[in-house]
Amino acid sequence: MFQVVLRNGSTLRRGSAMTRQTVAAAIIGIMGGALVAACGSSENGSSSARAENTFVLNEFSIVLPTNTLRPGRVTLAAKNVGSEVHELVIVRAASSDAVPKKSDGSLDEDALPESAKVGAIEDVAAGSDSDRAFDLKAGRYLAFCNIIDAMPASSTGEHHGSSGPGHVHFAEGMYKSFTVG
Ligand SMILES: [Cu+2]
Repeated sequence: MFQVVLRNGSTLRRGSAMTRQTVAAAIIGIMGGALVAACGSSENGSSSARAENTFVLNEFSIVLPTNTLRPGRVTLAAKNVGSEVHELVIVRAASSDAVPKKSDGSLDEDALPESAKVGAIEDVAAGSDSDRAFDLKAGRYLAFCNIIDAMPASSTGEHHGSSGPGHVHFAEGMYKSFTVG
């Protein structure tokens, strides 16, 4: 005769309707526990939107995918949970210190060697997401948003009604290093 040993150590005989109900209740209990554990694990993340291969964009941060990225052709997603337009640019770089900058604090993409350029998902509207395939080799990368806002004329104060430079997203911290491999 089959016997089912439950996690709490009690032993049940299979066969009677009562026993099957008890086993079903135990399974539901285990599943429920797993769901609670899954919910609990997201609490220390900055956003419940985190997912595999997904870079989460916000003002002014980038949250990396939950999974390790492997070399090869990989579809990456950019999910904008902020209220402004952002972009996801990916370059090969040892760190954020190793990339050329402009005087305004943005990353000087034109000064990058061709070998460092990987690709971008540009103009991801607030609240939307977009994806595309990237060819990734093993190594260190920098993901960043290089958008520079035009500050609305009404908030530029001493400027004479003209729009001035606003947030430089890179300088505000919209970059994150990651490793493929
Ligand atoms: Cu941005």
